[in-house]
Amino acid sequence: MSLSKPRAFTAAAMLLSAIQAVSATASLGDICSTAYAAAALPLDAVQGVTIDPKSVTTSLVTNFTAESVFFPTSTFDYCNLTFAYSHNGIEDDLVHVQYWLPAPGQFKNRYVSTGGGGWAINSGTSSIPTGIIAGGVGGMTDGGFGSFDDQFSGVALLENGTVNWQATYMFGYQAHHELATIGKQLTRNLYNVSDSTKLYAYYQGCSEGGREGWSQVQRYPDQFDGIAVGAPAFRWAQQQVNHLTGNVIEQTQGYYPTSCELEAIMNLTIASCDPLDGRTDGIVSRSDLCLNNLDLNGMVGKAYSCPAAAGGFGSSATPAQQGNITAEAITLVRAYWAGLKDSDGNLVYFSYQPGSTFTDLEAGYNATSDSWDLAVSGLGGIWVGLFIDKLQETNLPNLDNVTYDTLKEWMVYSMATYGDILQTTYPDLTDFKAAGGKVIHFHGEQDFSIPTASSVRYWESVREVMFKGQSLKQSTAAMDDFYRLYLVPGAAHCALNPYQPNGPWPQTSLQTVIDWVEQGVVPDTLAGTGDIDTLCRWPLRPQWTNNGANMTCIESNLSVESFSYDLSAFRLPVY
Ligand SMILES: *[C@@H]1O[C@H](CO)[C@@H](O)[C@H](O)[C@H]1NC(C)=O
Ligand SMILES: *[C@@H]1O[C@H](CO)[C@@H](O)[C@H](O)[C@H]1NC(C)=O
Ligand SMILES: *[C@@H]1O[C@H](CO)[C@@H](O)[C@H](O)[C@H]1NC(C)=O
Ligand SMILES: *[C@@H]1O[C@H](CO)[C@@H](O)[C@H](O)[C@H]1NC(C)=O
Ligand SMILES: *[C@@H]1O[C@H](CO)[C@@H](O)[C@H](O)[C@H]1NC(C)=O
Ligand SMILES: *[C@@H]1O[C@H](CO)[C@@H](O)[C@H](O)[C@H]1NC(C)=O
Ligand SMILES: *[C@@H]1O[C@H](CO)[C@@H](O)[C@H](O)[C@H]1NC(C)=O
Ligand SMILES: *[C@@H]1O[C@H](CO)[C@@H](O)[C@H](O)[C@H]1NC(C)=O
Ligand SMILES: *[C@@H]1O[C@H](CO)[C@@H](O)[C@H](O)[C@H]1NC(C)=O
Ligand SMILES: *[C@@H]1O[C@H](CO)[C@@H](O)[C@H](O)[C@H]1NC(C)=O
Ligand SMILES: [Ca+2]
Repeated sequence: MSLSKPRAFTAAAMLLSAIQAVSATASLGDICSTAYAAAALPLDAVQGVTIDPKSVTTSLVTNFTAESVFFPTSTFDYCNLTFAYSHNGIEDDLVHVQYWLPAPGQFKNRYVSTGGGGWAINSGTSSIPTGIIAGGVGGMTDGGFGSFDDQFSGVALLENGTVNWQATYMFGYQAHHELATIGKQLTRNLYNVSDSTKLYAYYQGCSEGGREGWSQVQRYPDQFDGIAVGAPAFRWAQQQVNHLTGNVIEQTQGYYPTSCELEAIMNLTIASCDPLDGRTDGIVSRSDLCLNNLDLNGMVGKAYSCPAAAGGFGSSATPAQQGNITAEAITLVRAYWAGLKDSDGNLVYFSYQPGSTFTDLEAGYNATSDSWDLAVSGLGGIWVGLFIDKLQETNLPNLDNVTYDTLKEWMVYSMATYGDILQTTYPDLTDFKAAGGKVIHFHGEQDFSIPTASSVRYWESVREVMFKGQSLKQSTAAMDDFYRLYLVPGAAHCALNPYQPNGPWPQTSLQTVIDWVEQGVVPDTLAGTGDIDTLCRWPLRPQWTNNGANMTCIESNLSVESFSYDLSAFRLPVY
């Protein structure tokens, strides 16, 4: 990839001529045939990979409506192209890829890879439309895990109980490297984009999908011109094991709160912290002020009640509940927010921001005994079951003998064993920056599944590693050239938050990174939907004055400190 970008007017002129060239020559129907697609396969794009031309399928889909918080709602026609490839020398290996092709008249010289969530490497039809909406080819992969619906966890262990390293590397970064490398050349071939014409490549994903985007930026500086990622599931060793921290605190303290008691504490937290940002709007926009000012002890004895709930997909029925908030519950919540500490009192990992739901603290209701017991967090338990115990289990049955130190040991083991594949926090992005790449990274400030501080920590790691010795002002300005982080007030994990319903969401983040890359439109703030249309760029923080009439993004060293943690339990740096 050339280091200098064409200027905006040149790019616009090229775009115009490209659109004219293709729209004059072909329709969506013309390019949506197996023969046309098979002839466009980039057979030599990836060394060691054999693409099977006989596997090509195409189908023309008309009037498809795509709706998501990750892109504006849109109705369009597209061609669904799928094919398969295998890695030479690996038995029983078959990777399926799917590309959605826009009508040639809609094509704007762009390719967009999309990622998955949880243990999934794609998001089915819910993410891939973003490519078409952006005027590009959208791509997704099945990682070689079987089909587009099969997840990595299902193939993580081989029959003899050893780690499936091929699948682990594919999940870690290899499948996305191949998806984009093939996708970019395929796009050129399908739309007749010459080698001398710039084809822009982008990535969009949230959660595990966010990690997948970073896996490319950190390893392949030329892969994407821009990525729009939310709440990345990076720092995998800590991230996955940390889901068990809430459970171990409960087990250690011998207290399992009811769902209603937790919800009551959360509601009181939101009500109490909402105004601290200067505007009473039901949204905790400054969870740092909440952490520092909340009167938790004052909640003890407050009455709560909830109606019986039928239970449903993934949750069991619960009876009508009422009671008063106990001192035990408050002690539990205080420990939860303080983060995991080892038996020497050293901090191992940090927690979620106050105001978010207490998902990792959820206990299970036992109707027989009419009591609340340990419910092992699935995300944490499956990681330990598969990759540490190697038991081919779906979750750990219990946490017998598991202590805070055990959690730390599991994190250390995970880092040492899988860190190069899954940690995804390599902090030196010098080559990506030099290649002109841009990152828009956002994170819900009330995320209950990946701590908001996790994204702040990585941004700060990059700043400190790349701009060592520079002042905060200088290094922040240098970061602004290529990597911008925005916290999203009130937002939950890669989704809006039903408990703070008027909160914003950065629905147009992919278009924002495209405009930054192609037009040089630098995003000072990120646009949000809902009641807050301006998302501040880290380290700036939102604050309202004039009874909530006036919003500004302010400097706040106290806020930056509140999101910074010394993970003194580890001897190696944890980026
Ligand atoms: C690409 O070029 C070929 C050969 O000229 C032509 O048949 C095809 O329609 C073109 N494709 C597009 C999308 O314009
Ligand atoms: C396209 O879909 C919309 C709603 O999904 C429907 O109202 C409309 O009639 C459809 N148009 C065509 C041409 O099928
Ligand atoms: C795309 O095509 C593949 C292969 O035929 C099919 O399995 C998949 O369901 C199609 N996807 C959509 C959204 O039509
Ligand atoms: C487990 O099975 C895989 C695949 O058959 C094989 O390559 C590997 O050597 C086996 N490992 C052990 C310890 O048996
Ligand atoms: C918490 O607030 C929600 C509204 O956001 C309400 O529906 C729910 O009943 C409240 N829960 C408790 C325990 O008060
Ligand atoms: C809750 O506290 C109130 C006083 O604030 C008391 O009257 C009531 O009995 C308590 N309820 C329970 C279930 O302990
Ligand atoms: C529920 O409680 C009953 C009675 O104490 C006990 O026998 C049973 O094991 C419990 N079930 C679970 C899933 O813990
Ligand atoms: C827990 O530790 C005790 C004492 O070391 C041991 O007897 C017991 O088997 C352990 N339980 C589990 C489930 O590992
Ligand atoms: C809001 O703040 C801006 C700049 O900080 C100021 O110019 C403006 O007058 C303020 N508006 C109100 C209504 O106070
Ligand atoms: C924040 O800290 C930096 C040094 O870390 C200092 O230069 C700056 O003046 C401080 N800003 C405020 C508002 O206190
Ligand atoms: Ca507020």
